[in-house]
Amino acid sequence: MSETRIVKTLCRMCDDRCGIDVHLDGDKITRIEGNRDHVWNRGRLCIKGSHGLEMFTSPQRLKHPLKRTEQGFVEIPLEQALDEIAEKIKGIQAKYGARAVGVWKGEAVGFAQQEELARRWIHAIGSPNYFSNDSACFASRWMGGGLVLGPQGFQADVDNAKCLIYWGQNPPNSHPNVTQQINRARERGARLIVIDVRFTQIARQADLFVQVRPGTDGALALGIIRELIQNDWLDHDFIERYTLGFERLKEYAQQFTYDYVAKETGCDAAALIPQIAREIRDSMPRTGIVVGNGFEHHENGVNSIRAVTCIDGLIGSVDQKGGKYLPVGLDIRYLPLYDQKPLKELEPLGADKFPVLYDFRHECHTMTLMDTILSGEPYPIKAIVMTAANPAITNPNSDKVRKALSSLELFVVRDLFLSETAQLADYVLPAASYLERSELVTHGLFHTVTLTNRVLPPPPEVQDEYQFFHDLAHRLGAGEYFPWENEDALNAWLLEDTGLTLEELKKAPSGYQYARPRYQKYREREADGEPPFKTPSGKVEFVSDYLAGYGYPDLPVYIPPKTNQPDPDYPFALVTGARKLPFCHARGHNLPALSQALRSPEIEIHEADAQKLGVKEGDQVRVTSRIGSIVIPVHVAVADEIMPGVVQITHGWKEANVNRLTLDDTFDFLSGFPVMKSVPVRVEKEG
Ligand SMILES: Nc1nc2c(c(=O)[nH]1)N[C@H]1C(S)=C(S)[C@@H](COP(=O)(O)OP(=O)(O)OC[C@H]3O[C@@H](n4cnc5c(=O)[nH]c(N)nc54)[C@H](O)[C@@H]3O)O[C@H]1N2
Ligand SMILES: Nc1nc2c(c(=O)[nH]1)N[C@H]1C(S)=C(S)[C@@H](COP(=O)(O)OP(=O)(O)OC[C@H]3O[C@@H](n4cnc5c(=O)[nH]c(N)nc54)[C@H](O)[C@@H]3O)O[C@H]1N2
Ligand code: SF4
Ligand SMILES: [Mo]
Repeated sequence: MSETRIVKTLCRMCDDRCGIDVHLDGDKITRIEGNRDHVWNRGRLCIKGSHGLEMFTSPQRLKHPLKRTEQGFVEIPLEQALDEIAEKIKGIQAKYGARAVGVWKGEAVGFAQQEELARRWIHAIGSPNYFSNDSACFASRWMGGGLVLGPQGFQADVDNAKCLIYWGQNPPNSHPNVTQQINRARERGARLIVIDVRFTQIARQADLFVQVRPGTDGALALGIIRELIQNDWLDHDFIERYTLGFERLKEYAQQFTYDYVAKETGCDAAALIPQIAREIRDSMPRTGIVVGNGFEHHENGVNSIRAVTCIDGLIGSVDQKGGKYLPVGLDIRYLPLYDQKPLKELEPLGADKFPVLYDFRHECHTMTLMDTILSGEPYPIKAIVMTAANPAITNPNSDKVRKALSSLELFVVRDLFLSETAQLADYVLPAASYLERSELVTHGLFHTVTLTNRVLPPPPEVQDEYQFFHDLAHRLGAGEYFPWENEDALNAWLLEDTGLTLEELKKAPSGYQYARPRYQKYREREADGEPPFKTPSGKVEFVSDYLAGYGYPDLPVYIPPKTNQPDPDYPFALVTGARKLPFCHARGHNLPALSQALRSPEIEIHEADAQKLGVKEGDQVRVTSRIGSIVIPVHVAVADEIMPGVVQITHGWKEANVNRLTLDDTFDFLSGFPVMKSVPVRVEKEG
């Protein structure tokens, strides 16, 4: 009889990192359940998390390195694969320069140390070219919030808010535990406002739902600002002491009359703006405003996020209980080499076009990468090492992505599966899953840190992220930057400044509480003679001299999206990427339980539009943008789930890949984010 046991760790089927109990019989995992002691999910798992074992045991999982040959992929030993890759990288760097090599990490390993390892490795081998999914995710929210409050990761304190505003985010599908937090807040009497282009699941629970046209949130935010100022529903003390540019913002917001906002957003601004402003007045400063991914893929995303963040400043809801809170940090050591080896003189790709993205996130620009690979301008990029990403499906203009990645001299992909992107690679290396790694994970709002447990060691030729970057760095003469013997040694080093030890964390597998909430920490900094906020002026910035220095407008100006000007060739505004619970981007489609939960891609379309096009539920339509065309079944949205003239398609499906339509040459001018949520398209009945 083999021994049964439970190992506690965190789920990583998405970045929410719920606590899990992994049940084992000997060295065989038998099931995964929610960890009831974990403060974040309290025992609950979503469908992805409870089927994590399917990913782990999938017969499609890669166990051996693959090399492309004229006969297709063949298996080769790991050491040989690493030797050959290292030799090729050396050859490319000798011929074209160190910067001709780039690294790209994807969403499946997320933030924190796995991301930092990729950043460290690329600088260690002398190139500044670090790419990631974050040039289309989250970085622009970080920038929008950071430009106003400082780049420190303020978050809405959902558990203590009196009023929550979910704006461009649908937690039931994207962050299921947040839905429980919202429910608990509602039980305490908190109000809920949802602002979205679609009548989502969270919108159905709201006290007030505001439906807007895609990419017009900046206008609504400025309309709300105007209303708050006109009614004098403000925190004067905070504004006077801690903010910069109030008079300029006040003057600019005057243009955002009810009529103008109604024209831009399509909502009944005269009725809704006063209602929203009254909810803010009644709850301030315990007003928790959350900005989602819905803001990010427009031409004016960062400025819309800035405008919303200005509301926090006006009502003094900054580092406040129940408002925009700054979690107390933990001093985990930082792996990237931006201080020791900044390599700015090597012109990180895209940093000239999108300097704010580079300043705030040290991100190179993945859309520029595709053009650069194909054109050799401004300098050649010949090799990419990619881990945990599938841009052949997830990046805009997928046809170009495929063409560019296929034309590299060396393309290495680390994945659990032979993904659509891995199929284009010269070498595919099998990667360890989250059950085979150990890393430090913090849940900021709860002030906990967890050392995840390696439930089982990876199979012999399957490497965790650390081992891979370590082995390649040592082969490339950069071993000094990867001195740790393994992940455990690395984890111990990362903790050194925190005063915590691995042993202490091992005793707290449901999370170690390293701090308690502390509010208004800007006052502590002020008392210590430090600038209260980490902006250039040390204040909350309604206007930004830093942006003006780059020639950008200093105010959070609103620019109407192109889809607000009717184009007879492309009359619909296409929104993409609304999350569906069973899948994480392109992940999960190959797992039986998840693919059965949602069988087909679809285009959501208003019933009046469906009627005009002569299509009904399940019919096929052709959707065409300026760059491509796909065929996809129709879902006729009931009632006003979506506005007439607006359609939605979720990304991730290879059968109907919406990123063949999304634009990689039209950007948010501050972040360089691609336009993936207000794409002008045509919809026609197929056949
Ligand atoms: N049209 C449109 N496109 C979008 C979006 C949108 O809203 N609309 N959203 C964008 C956003 S926000 C994001 S974050 C990106 C995400 O895009 P990507 O970063 O490309 O993420 P995934 O599609 O999840 O690809 C992750 C890959 O990692 C593999 N993988 C899984 N676990 C592991 C692991 O532990 N280690 C390694 N090495 N590999 C692993 C998976 O098998 C999968 O092939 O997509 C973007 N694309
Ligand atoms: N199941 C699942 N969960 C995920 C992911 C996944 O792929 N699947 N991805 C993870 C990642 S990497 C991310 S970045 C997050 C994203 O998570 P969220 O930020 O919650 O993104 P969504 O759930 O898609 O919600 C975006 C909402 O914005 C709306 N929207 C689109 N355009 C606009 C607009 O112009 N204005 C307004 N007001 N609303 C708009 C859409 O209708 C949609 O309801 O989800 C994470 N969680
Ligand atoms: S939300 Fe679901 S997939 Fe994400 S960590 Fe939690 S259980 Fe896992
Ligand atoms: Mo994302």
